[in-house]
Parts: sequence; structure tokens; C-alpha cells
Amino acid sequence: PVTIHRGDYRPPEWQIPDIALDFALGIKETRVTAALSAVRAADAPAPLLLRGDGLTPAEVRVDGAVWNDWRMDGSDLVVDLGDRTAATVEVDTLIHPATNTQLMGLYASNGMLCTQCEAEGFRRITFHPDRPDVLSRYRVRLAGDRARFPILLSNGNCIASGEGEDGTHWALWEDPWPKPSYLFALVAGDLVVNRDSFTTMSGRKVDLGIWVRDGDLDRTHHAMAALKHSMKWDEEVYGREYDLDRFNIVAVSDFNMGAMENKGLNIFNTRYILADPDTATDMDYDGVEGVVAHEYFHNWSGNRVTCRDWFQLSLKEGFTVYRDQSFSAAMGSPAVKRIEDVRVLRAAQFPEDAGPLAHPIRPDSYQEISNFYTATVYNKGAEVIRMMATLLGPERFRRGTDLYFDRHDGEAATCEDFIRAMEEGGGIDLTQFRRWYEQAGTPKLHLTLAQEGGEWFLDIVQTVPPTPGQPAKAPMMMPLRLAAFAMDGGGAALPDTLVTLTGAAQRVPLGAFAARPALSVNRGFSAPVIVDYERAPGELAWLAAHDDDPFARYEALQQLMLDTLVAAVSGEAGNRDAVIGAVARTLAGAADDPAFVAEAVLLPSEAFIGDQMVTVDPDAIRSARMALQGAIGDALEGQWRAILGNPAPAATDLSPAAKGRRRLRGVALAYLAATGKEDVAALAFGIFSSADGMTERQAALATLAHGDSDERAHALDIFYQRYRDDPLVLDKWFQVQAWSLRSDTVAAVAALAQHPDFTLANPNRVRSLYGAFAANQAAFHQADGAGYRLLADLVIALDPKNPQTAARMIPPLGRWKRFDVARQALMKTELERILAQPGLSRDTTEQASKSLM
Ligand code: BAL
Ligand code: ZN
Repeated sequence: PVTIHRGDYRPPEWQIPDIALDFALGIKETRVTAALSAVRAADAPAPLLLRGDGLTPAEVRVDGAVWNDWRMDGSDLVVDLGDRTAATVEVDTLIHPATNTQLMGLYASNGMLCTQCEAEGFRRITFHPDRPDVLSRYRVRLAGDRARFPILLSNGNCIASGEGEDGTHWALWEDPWPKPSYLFALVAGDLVVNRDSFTTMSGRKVDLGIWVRDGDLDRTHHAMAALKHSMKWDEEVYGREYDLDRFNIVAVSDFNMGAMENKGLNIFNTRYILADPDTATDMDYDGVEGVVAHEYFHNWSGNRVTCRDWFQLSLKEGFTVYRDQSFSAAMGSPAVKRIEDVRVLRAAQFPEDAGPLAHPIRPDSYQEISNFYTATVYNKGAEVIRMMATLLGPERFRRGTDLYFDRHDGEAATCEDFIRAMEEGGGIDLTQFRRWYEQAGTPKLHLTLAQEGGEWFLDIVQTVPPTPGQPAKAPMMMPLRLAAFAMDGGGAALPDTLVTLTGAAQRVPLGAFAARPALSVNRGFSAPVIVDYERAPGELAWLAAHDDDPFARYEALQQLMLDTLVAAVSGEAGNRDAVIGAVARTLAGAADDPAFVAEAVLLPSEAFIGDQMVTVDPDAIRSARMALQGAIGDALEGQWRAILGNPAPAATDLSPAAKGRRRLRGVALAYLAATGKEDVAALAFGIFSSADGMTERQAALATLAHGDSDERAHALDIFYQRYRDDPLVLDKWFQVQAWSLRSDTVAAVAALAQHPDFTLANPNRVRSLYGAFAANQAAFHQADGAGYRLLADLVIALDPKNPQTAARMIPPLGRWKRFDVARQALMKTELERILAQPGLSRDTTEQASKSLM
């Protein structure tokens, strides 16, 4: 495969200010006529390069006349326009939505037609430059059978519609805002709508519509509320107003991503639109709110200001994730949201940064851009924006974003443009900070305390580990929030302080303390780094109880648990009693802030424990974690039972307090189950049966799924029978079984892959079974390699159908260096087996070959 390099960027030779598309829609066959008004941007004559993927031009016309001066270059169309400086180039093509299993371009899902164009799917619809720095005004005519496609939607405003012949009808859509082709969208199908409106800050009324299949309307209210909250929040916090008369969202069930920010016509995975208490958990509700906000916020951070090229992806994604995280924090608990976001970062991004697929948030090269929609570009990208916001403070950050939006409105911008706006708007020099865009790898801060006279100092040594292609690293600039406390309660304390780190070694004065102070460091997770610091005895327990920063309190308890777990994996005793004591003290605050307490008392995941070890031992980690969970369950049995003894809040109560109580009940049940007490299966089954909503029902089912009680089989059967016709809920049924801590999970997953309801055609279903399984560390890494084989079989079967989703399943196999030699060999064998498949996609080839390095 060809490698594309960031440094090779050249501006387009032709711009396409206007484009008219004409679709004669059919599920099996759709005829597309594209009229591109091309204007030469290069000084000298240059052919017009139109990208294509799987297309054949039926006819090419230039300025209305049939044109023969064109040739195919691979799958692209090259039109020779001589020395013209402008021309209207028309191309007719025929495409086949029903057989488009890649779900890129125009495809059929559940009898409707929809599109996904980011990053390079537009070229599967029609020939086009298909690069984000070519922006056009679109006029789109959709025509099709009225009975089959009563609803015809595209970007912008519907300016005309009418009846055609033979039961057809048509609609003409016009989007006044120039946009890149990746933001084009159309939807045609039999849909119903939840309509509402929003009045913008300048008093303009915007019609809002959420379009779904008949029967799903009642599940769209949360998404609509989230949309209206997002619109208001973006006005209040960023001064950004919506810019069209209508905003439509369509939910489709077969979708590679979570959702897509097409201008004025967002297309969503049903998973991030549909929610009601019977079928969606609190986490699902939060997911809907966050993704609706994310896609809406893209209207400014992505659409009005777009990316010059795909290397700049984090310009829109990192910034927009930061925006949606801030929004969700404002809608609920900022502390809990921060904990959740950091957990995601550590679970998905830190391993990526430490493995063969590590890349900077602005990559230097790629073979297939779809492989770079990663936790690094998204979540680490958001952390990088957050650090700039922290360094600048809210007012100067707002001045920076205002400058960015105003200066680049209507443009295709770069990460450099964003940083420059921050520098000028915020009055700060970010020269060194730019390294976050250039260097991959999670920085490590090695901390030691020093004492001179009565004064204490923190010595910080920063290292950034080598990553593929980047053997040596320079120190990063970062904001580090810290505080110090006298543990005896008396004496001085260093209040919350923001230190800007720049050097490889730096000394920070902490002040005068009579004895070694407790150090609260990287408060709020102000920088996405790993902190290495030898704590004094009792320090973590003290911080877990007394730190005034909730994130730092959470972190202290997690570190205490982690130290004990890592010790146990190595056969040492660790300090179980300290953990139990700290959990008990934290639980005492459960009535005031159940959501925070639930997060804080959760044990670190098996994968995160593994990340602390030189060689991951999945079986020892599982045993150690289960043993500690059982010990905490036993020691605090009364507290867990008391939490479950109180009545659950009504499932319709979605207040942060109610969600927190439900979360804590789920955690309590898991701790009780870990005790192995005989009555727990019956208790869980009771909760499962009497639950009035999915949060409690799923938590009870997941707990039962770990065990081997009669109740387990019974509950799984009841759940299946009740929800077998609801794809999103059936996904949960697959998921809880793939997550199971049972020793026969590999065999169970293999059997579930043969279940009549399992299908490779639906990415959600694939992720619910195999994505959950690959995250189940001990099962996936079963010593005989059966888990690896299972995942590789999936990749091989899925790649010809949907290479994008197949390639995203590979990273767990690429972590082989972290395991023992026997597992390494087994993992590499599977990667090699994948690579040996004839006709392997570019997506999977890139991921598998890099994973072997
Ligand atoms: N732009 C792809 C989907 C998303 O990040 O919103
Ligand atoms: Zn996005």
C-alpha cells in the first residue's frame, strides 16, 4: 500500500465552488449525475484529478458537450481540460447501495438509503477531488419511489419538491455554506420525525427534527433535549450560533462510527439516539447526550472551520471531544465526568501510545486514514486542548477560540492555525507546547521529595518513551496542578498551585512543613501523563480521605488499590487492610455523592493493572483482583447490603443523584457477588426481575453472567426472549456474556458467533460480541491462544465485507510485546495469518503489519 506523508501536502490545483448532484435513487441501483463547476487554482494548466473508488464513468461532459479527453488512473478519473481556467464537468455514474457492505458512500440499511462520507467515502458516490480543502456549495436533487422513500433529506434547506412519473417524487436541497465532500449526506426512506424548535441567541427560529423508524419515536426525547441544551451551551460558552433554518438528525442501525456531523443532517448510529428507561442504561443516556452534543458542536469546530487535510483530524476531533466533555461536565457532575474521561483515556489511549500503533495526535503518515480515528487523535487530542485551556485560563482561552473561529471561518485550517490563535488570543508562547502535536508516547513524571532546612521541594524528572519512528524525545510543556498537606492536620498546606513544566528536570518549592507532606499531584488530571512517585506509608489513604480535589481523592484510592493488586500479582501481601479501610471511609460519603463514591470504590480494571507490569500475567491479575474484590466484599458486607436494601430510585428519574445511586447499587452487587455468598445469585435475580429500568436490569444480569447459578441461565433466557426484536438491547445480551469472568468464555463467545442473531453485517453487533471479548483480558489472553484465534477468524471473515470495522479489531493482537513469550508467539502467528489472506484490505493490512513491528 502507498504511504501518504503529511509533508507532501500541496494545495489543490482545482477548486469546485459549486456542485449539483442529481440522484435517481434505488436500493439496488442509484444513478448519480454530478456537475462540478471547476475553477483552476494553479497558475499553470493542470488536469482535473477526480478520485473514485469502485466507480465507472458512464459519460463525461464538459460545458454541456460529451468529452473524451479523460482517462482512468487506477480507480481515479483524470480529465484533461487543456488550458481552461474554468469548466463545468459532468459525470454520470451508477452505484449499488444494496451490495455496499463497507457502509462507506451510499448504502442501504433496513430498507432505507443513507450515506457516510468521512473520510473518503464521497468518492464511492461520484468522482470528485474528495479532499477536505475543496469546499463547495451543494445543490442536491433526490428522486425516488414515493412509497419506498417517502422522506428525502440532504444538507441545508429543502427549496422545492414535487411529484414525478410512475409513483416517484423528488426534493431539491440547497446548502448555502461551502463544505468539503466528507460532510455531504443524503437519507431516503420511510421515517417518522420528532419535531421541535430552538430559538437562537439572535432570535432566529431553527426547526429541529430527529428521524427514526416507525415505533422508535418515543425513544428520541432525550436526544432532542440534549440537542437543545447543546445549542444553548455553545452560544453561552463559545458564542457560537447555529447557522441554518433546520437541523436534522437521522438514526440508522448499520453504522461504522458513533455518528457523523454532516452539515445540517447529522446521521447517527441508533445507539446514540434511542433511549428510554426500559431499554437504555444511565450510561447509554449519557452516551446519547455526549454524542448529540459532539456532533452538534462540530457545526463550528469541524464544519464552519474544517481541516485542510486528514493529518489535521485532531484539529476538529480533539477540540470537539474537549467541547463535548466540558458540556457533559456542566450537565452533570464535573468530578465524575473527569474520572470517566480519564478512565477512558487510560483504557484506550495509554495502551495505544505504548504500543506498535502509537502516533502523535497529528500523525506524520498513513496508509488508510480510517485507521487514524483513534483514541490518540480524539481523546489525547482533547487532553491537549484541555491543557491549553488550563494554561490560558477561561477568559484567555475564550479569546483564543473566538480568534480561531473568526479568523478561519469558511476555511480549511490546520492544527498550527489553532495553536497560533491560542498564542495570539491568549498572549502565551506555545513553541514548546507544539511537541504534543509532534511526539507520540505518554510522558512519565518521576517525582522525588527533597528537604532543605524546613523547606520542602518537589523534584520532577520528565521522560517521554520512545515510540515507533521516534527513538528520542524532548521534554513537553504541560500544566501540572499540585497541592501539599500536612498529614497531622496542623501546620502549613500548599494550596492548589498551577506549575508549568518545561524542563527535563524541574524543582518546585512546596513550602515549610514540619514533617514530610502529603502530595496531591496532577490534580484534576491536569496533564495526560503517568506519575511515578514513591509514597510514604499512609499517604495515599490520607489523601483518599482528605484531599480537597475530588479527582485526586479518587486517584489516591485507585493508586492504593493498584499498589495492593500489583503486589498480590507478584505474590506479595500488599496492604489489603489499608484498602478496605479507605473504601469503608469513602463509602461513608455515599449518601452525599453516590456517583463519586461509586467511581472511587471501583477496583482498577484488569487491563490497567496489567499496564503497571513489565510482563502482563492475565491469570494472576484476574486471581488477585477477584481475591481483593472478595475481601472488600466480605469486610464491608453490611455496607453493601445496606446500599442494596434501600429502594432503587425510579428508572424514570434521571437526576445525577438517582443515576449515582443506581451506579452505587451496581457496584455493591458486584462486591457482594465476589464474596461467593450463597444468597447473592437469588438477590441479583430478584433485582433483575423487579427492576423497572435497564440500568438495574443490566447490572444484575452482568453480575449473574459471571457466575454459574441456575439464575444465570434463567435470566439470560428471560432477557433474550423479551428483547430479541430490539437490536440495541440484544447487543447487551451478547456483550454481558462476552464480558463474563467465567473460565469458559472463549468457548461461549465462539458459540455466540454462531447464534442466529449474530451477524457480521451490523457493526454494533460485531462490537458487542468481539469488542467486549477482546476487552476481557483473561479470556482473550487464554493461554492456549484460542482467544487470539477467535479474533483473527473474525477479522478474516469481516475484512472482505467491512474493512474499516475489521481493522479496528486488530489492536488487541498488537499488544503482544507486553506478554510472555508463549503468548507473544501465538499472537504474532494470528497477525501473520491475517496478513497472509489474499486480497486483504488496505485498512487491515496497515493495522496488522504495523502491529507485528
Ligand atoms: N467525524 C466522525 C465522527 C465524529 O467524530 O463525530
Ligand atoms: Zn467528531
